[in-house]
Amino acid sequence: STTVSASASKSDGQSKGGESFLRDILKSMETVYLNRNPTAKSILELVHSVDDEQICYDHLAFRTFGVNGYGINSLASFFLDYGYTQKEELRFPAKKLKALWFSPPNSSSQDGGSGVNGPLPRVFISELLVDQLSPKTQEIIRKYTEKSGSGNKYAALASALGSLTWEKPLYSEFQQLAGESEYAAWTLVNGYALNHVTVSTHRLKSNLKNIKSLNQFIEKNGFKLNSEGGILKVSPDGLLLQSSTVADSIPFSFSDGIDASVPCSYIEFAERLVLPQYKNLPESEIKESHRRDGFEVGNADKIFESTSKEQLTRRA
Ligand code: OOG
Ligand code: NI
Repeated sequence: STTVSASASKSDGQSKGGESFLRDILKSMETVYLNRNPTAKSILELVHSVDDEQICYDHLAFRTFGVNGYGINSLASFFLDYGYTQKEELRFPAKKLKALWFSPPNSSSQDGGSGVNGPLPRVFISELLVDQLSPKTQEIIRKYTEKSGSGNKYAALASALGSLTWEKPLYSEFQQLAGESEYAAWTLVNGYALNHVTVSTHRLKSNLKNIKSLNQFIEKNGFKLNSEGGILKVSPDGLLLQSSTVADSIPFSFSDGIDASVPCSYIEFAERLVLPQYKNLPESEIKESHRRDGFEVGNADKIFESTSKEQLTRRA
């Protein structure tokens, strides 16, 4: 019956009729991100000026507070409803974070477009393990999440609108969080906003498909890359190569009338190499599924630093 086939195809990761709405939401999240982050916007334009075909996104990333229903699931539920599949968990004990990533549904569109109109990106969502922080910091995070009412139910909507679901904090509260966890401070003022988009370099057509060439090109054009552990982050198997810019800063009006500049978002680049078992396939036959999938704790740990004060204040 139709009921059976509909539910069977949903479990196969088909987004079906919901795909255009999913893409509309992704488009709004991207618009908020590009309007707030001039570096990300300029770099996408710069890459496009050299490589005028598709720019594909490898993944989109978000941060959350793991407390009161505001953690990973508050945002993941939207992606799961629209055909995404939960994959592996990653742990970052020193940063008191955990993350999950989600693979996209099989798209029914042509995949010929750029960005959110191209192949659907993976999604990476992390959460702060709030229970492990000091009582003072926990109190601030619990206060804002509790005050937000049911904001956690509208995480995707908030991200697409560029709204915080809680009230603006005091500057002193931001400072308290920043002293203990820069991730916490970032999330307090950015909420569910897109933390970064990641350009899939191996799907570019020019020499920028090589991430090392892309990194050089970006630095030559005056942009600063995150240098934590070296510019290029390489997974132990050598197959997942990542780099990222240092986040832009934006003015933020705290509730006590203080205006201060706070870190916003950055842009990342990822090159996924072909898995050893497919290394003899002719290049024209290589699909995304023949390449290294997933994420890597050692790479991610350093990429998180793209919004850190140390990277933001470092001289180029
Ligand atoms: C996420 C950092 C990790 C990746 O691709 O491994 C990451 C963040 O800064 O929130 O993006
Ligand atoms: Ni990333």
